[in-house]
Amino acid sequence: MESYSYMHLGESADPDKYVICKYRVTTDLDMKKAAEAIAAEQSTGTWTGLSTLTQDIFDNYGARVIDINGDMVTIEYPEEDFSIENGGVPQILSVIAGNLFGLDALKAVRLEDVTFSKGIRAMYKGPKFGADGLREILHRPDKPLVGTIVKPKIGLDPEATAAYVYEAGSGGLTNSKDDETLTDQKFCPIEDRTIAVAEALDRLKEEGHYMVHAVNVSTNGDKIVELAEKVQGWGAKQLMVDVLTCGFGAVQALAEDPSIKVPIHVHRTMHGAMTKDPLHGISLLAITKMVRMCGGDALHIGTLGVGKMTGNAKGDRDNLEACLDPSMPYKTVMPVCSGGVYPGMVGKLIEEAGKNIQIQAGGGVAGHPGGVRKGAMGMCQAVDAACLGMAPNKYAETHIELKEALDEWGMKL
Ligand code: CAP
Ligand code: MG
Repeated sequence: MESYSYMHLGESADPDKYVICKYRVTTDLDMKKAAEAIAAEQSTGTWTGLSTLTQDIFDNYGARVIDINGDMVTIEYPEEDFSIENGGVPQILSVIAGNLFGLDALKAVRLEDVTFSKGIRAMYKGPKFGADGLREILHRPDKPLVGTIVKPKIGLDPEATAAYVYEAGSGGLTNSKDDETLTDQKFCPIEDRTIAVAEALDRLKEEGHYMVHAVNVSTNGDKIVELAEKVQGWGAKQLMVDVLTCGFGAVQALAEDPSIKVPIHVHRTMHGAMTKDPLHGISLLAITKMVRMCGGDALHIGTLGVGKMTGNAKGDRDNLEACLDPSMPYKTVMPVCSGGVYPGMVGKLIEEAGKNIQIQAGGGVAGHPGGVRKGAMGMCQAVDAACLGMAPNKYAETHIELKEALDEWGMKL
């Protein structure tokens, strides 16, 4: 039986026609053999030669190993391997991030980056609103957006949730959101919550303050658009979806449905299961690129190493750049920095990430000794200090809420 080689080392890839993936591979095998095993398994091969594989099939659809640099293997997949009309991200993932993770010959493998071909990029519409659209809605052209996650994450009833949002907005926050575990539980039905929060937001608007709250519509695939339409009808100004528990298709369905006319905040709960191991899994960079293609308007990117969640400045900065990369044919995504954020770290965060971000604090607002409104004021004052280029403790001399926050949690330099 004819044997085919997937090795094309040094041959220059044509990024317009191929999907190019970088994998970090850990194996006892010779790296070329390992790379070839991935290219074969993910395209036209398997563990043995095939009587049914022809030269034509191999030439047209075989993946190509084009580079091996230490443990980093670059493989390109012909655009024809992907279903242009009906595949979506589920099929893309089964090619570039499918069986390879389970190959016994590999100790570990991590998809570090992906670049999509022109044809695939053209299939996706990207965000409807994006970072600029959100800024327009919020009448906030240049300063970072400042938000909160209603805490406790579960347990508050609709009225208490709306009261929290009103207090947060009165303290100056531009954004708030449901937490990822809150959807439609008995203690806080989504309809009552959405209506109560919408009233709070309207009240804030009447008082001259623009704010949005992302209502978590995460649910089964056959229900999500219908639920989102209802939530929008009940007055929601933004939706939230958990991309990894609901699937990329859920983000895309919401973003591309013409009846959905509000921005989509994308949470990434569960990502640690695939991103935390530096040698195995899928990088957030790859996930971020696909969320942008699918139409997420805002996406959690990490806190560049300052907050409570595992992450590092380099990886989070890569996510930030992927959200804002001007070479993509889509609107930019608002990068959301969240997870263990409090006023004393805001300066460092803005120094690392710049001002085109949404900074979010749950505990860092609701944990303020003076309550939610003062917690919100402390966060906003920390952002103002950073934007003015002032040290937070200096600014705090004339801003008591920031001072109380710094006394409570200290500074992160
Ligand atoms: C933040 C948060 C977010 C995390 C998720 C939480 O709350 O709401 O879910 O930011 O991590 O429940 O932890 P706190 P990531 O402000 O109280 O920490 O953004 O890295 O995906
Ligand atoms: Mg949360």
